[in-house]
Amino acid sequence: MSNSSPAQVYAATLLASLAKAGVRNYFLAPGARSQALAIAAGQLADAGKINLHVRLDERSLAFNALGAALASGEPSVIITTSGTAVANLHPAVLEANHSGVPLILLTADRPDELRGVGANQTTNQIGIFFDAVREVFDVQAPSGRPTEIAEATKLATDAIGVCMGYDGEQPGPVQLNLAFREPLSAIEPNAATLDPAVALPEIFDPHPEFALLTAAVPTVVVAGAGAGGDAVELAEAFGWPLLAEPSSGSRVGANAILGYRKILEQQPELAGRIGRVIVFGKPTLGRAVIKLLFKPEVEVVVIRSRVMGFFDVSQRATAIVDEITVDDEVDFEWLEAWRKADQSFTHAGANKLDRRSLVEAVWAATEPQDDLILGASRLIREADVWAPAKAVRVYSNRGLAGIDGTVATATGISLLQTGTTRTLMGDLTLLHDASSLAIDPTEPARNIQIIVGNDGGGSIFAGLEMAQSLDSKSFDRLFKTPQSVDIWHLAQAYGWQYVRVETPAELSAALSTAGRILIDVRLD
Ligand SMILES: Cc1ncc(C[n+]2csc(CCOP(=O)(O)OP(=O)(O)O)c2C)c(N)n1
Ligand SMILES: [Mg+2]
Repeated sequence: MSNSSPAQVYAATLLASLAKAGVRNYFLAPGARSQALAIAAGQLADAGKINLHVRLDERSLAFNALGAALASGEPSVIITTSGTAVANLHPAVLEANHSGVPLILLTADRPDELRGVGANQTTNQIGIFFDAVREVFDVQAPSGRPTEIAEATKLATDAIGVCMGYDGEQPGPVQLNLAFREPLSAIEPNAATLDPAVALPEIFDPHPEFALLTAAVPTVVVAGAGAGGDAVELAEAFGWPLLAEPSSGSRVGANAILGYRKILEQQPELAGRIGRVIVFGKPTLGRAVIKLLFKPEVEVVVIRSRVMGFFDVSQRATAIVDEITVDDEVDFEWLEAWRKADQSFTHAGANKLDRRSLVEAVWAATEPQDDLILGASRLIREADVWAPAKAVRVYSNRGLAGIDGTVATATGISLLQTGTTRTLMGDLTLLHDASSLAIDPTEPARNIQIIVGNDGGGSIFAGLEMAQSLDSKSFDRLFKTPQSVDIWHLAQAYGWQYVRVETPAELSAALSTAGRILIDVRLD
């Protein structure tokens, strides 16, 4: 290895600057063009200054990084080589863009003279993510100019500021496209011995906008993904029913109306009295809420979300604000009417193993120190109906609601676990991301449970309009995509424990298993 390389000096300074600024979690997939970055990351990890996770597949790597950023609230750094490696980050980058998750992408590239001339593994990486990244920094190949050290440090702190939304914008991914010229690496300088002069950008704190609302209008608070504690506080402060999705972080407390979907769909008298909806986060799970937002007689007030942007699908919001105050006392009878209606649905669980008892068992097993990740599709909607009001840390990729990357998001979240990481998903969702079951043998053992509601295909489509119009053969081929993959073999191949459960008792035993386990729950 050469002992002098501008590429190495630059890479070492950049990563040492990120580390010194407090960025802890790094995700690397191997490649030649990115070797200086990999070496620097390895040095910092060996010195205990960062956590480095090495994965073989960039698609999975990026969802891992997304999970870690979700769990930590801090940026994850992703290091890749050039070409299709970069493109493989795209699904997770899109999800991060739509759900405000900070990612710093370090994508290695060829220098200018090797772009557009047919050089190997070279494509146009500038703009590859279009508007899904907050900013692209197109960094020319380092050549050893003395100013490059200060530039690398400035780039690190700029990247942190942009991806964290310190400028007042929504957090999200940022791409540093880094060209490197040969020699592509050296052993010196050791990144762990550098001490760059890092100054973080200031955090811009915009002045919150208020809306003053009349108390007399019967109001419900809708909490979608990313809503958090603010929705609960508002509903409780003014005595409004709280219609909270399971991954909203707001499905707690006495105002949560768990059976809200059924009330909206089946109790037109009560639902018809709603005069105002206040929306927090991004509601995505049911048509009933969306329909409500389109009703001409319903006033819509949207609270801006730091991470999910603002949600105004009906384009009828009379106010898009940060906070709300009310002009008078709110009538308590309104909330009582919702509570009463809700009680008719919330009765004791069944003793056979169905989707409802599956959801209830998973919630019962999950304690405040645990993490719960919900895949897209049918089971999160079952949770929207059956999950109790309980302070559980729930995550779900609702930015774009893809079924992809769910295993990797969960294992990424598990990197910061304080208890057990439990994830509930459909069978196609598991199979879509099966390669993310690969375990890095150098990482410490963790408790990860993947609970698969196995109904042999995509059963969510059975509830949609095409199921009514198509014959069953066409429906199965075009939508359900039946599968008969042997999950036991999958578990064996990747080194996970496996249990197949058919009764509630077997399920609750499985939910207290330590280590990594695939729990195959057969549903009809
Ligand atoms: C990446 C991606 N591709 C396709 C879809 C459309 N889609 C939504 S749900 C679903 C089927 C999921 O099946 P499964 O995971 O078995 O869940 P189930 O509904 O059967 O419980 C598909 C293909 C999607 N959301 N994301
Ligand atoms: Mg299924």
